[in-house]
Amino acid sequence: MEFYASRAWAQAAILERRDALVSGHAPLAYFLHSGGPAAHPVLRLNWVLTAVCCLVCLIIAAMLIVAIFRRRKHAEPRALESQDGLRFVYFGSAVSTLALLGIAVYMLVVLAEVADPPHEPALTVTVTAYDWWWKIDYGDGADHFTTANELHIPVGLPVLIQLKSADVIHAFWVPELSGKTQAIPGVENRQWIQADHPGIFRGQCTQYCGVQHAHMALEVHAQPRADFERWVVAQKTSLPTPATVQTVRGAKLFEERCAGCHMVRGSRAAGVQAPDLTHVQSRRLIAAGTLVNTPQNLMDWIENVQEIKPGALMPDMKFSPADAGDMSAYLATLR
Ligand code: HEC
Ligand SMILES: [Cu+2]
Repeated sequence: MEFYASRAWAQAAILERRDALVSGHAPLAYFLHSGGPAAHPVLRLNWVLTAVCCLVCLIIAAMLIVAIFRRRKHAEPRALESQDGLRFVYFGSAVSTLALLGIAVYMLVVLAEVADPPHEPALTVTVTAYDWWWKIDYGDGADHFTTANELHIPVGLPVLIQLKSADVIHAFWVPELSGKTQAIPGVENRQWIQADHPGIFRGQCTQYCGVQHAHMALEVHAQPRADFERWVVAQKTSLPTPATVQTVRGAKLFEERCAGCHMVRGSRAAGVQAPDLTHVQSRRLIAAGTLVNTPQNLMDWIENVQEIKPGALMPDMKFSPADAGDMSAYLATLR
């Protein structure tokens, strides 16, 4: 968990109570930082364009001031039609054209630079956008597992993301790691990311996709290789069957009330229209970056979804205090 502390915002985001929603912390505050080779050239382009624009503004302002004062001294009403004035127009157009051409060429160079990873991707992950969360699939066959809203990658290696959408158009953007790419129903787009150092990188849906678009964030957790491998093994591991009276009752409640939408691998809960909850306790945040994952927030979420994230495609699930205790005990085993 040490690397969580490595980013100032991650510390700021460790809020334990619900009234401090995580998303209150400018989710993309780090768009002026770059943390990987797919983002460095884009950030450089950003600064160069800003500098050129500022320079153009300054030059035009200076020329305007000069023109105002020159005109006052010796007014020449038809100056523009004189040879002198026309030469000035030709010169101005030529300079602007060259500047714009230069920028266009530089943009194409940057596009080419970030189009493909420097070498074969070390890992391919499928990210599917849903209203209003992200499903993440790793591996195939026996190695396949699913998680949600928290993308783990090994540090220093290129990772290919196959981007899909289950409903409307969304856009995947982790500003510190890459440019943004749309997730379009029926189309598979690709985006590669790579992190130079371990840490948590916040991403966000950046294509308006409905009422809870703003609460559709995700986190990329870049980990040292060994930590990443350990995480993969833990995610693939199936859970022990509930053993205490309370967790058995909780599991039954889960099957009755949650299994239509949610999956817990190894149990009878096999819903696919909502986040896979097999290892939900391993996630730092829930509800696509909306809440810090604490036992209290988890139950609060389940009972008051529509107050926390109005319009989310999960209904409020009210429980008697005894049932809530059983459910909470069962959810605590999903680690
Ligand atoms: C009608 C379908 C549906 C039912 C029934 C349902 N959920 Fe959900 N649940 C969802 C959807 C959709 C989301 C994603 C919401 C979002 O983030 O916008 C979700 C999100 C969650 C999350 C957050 C997961 C994460 O990693 O972000 C938890 C925990 C959860 N549900 C628990 C439950 C429990 C426990 C029950 C049963 C008491 C339940 N849900 C019943 C559809 C459902
Ligand atoms: Cu969106």
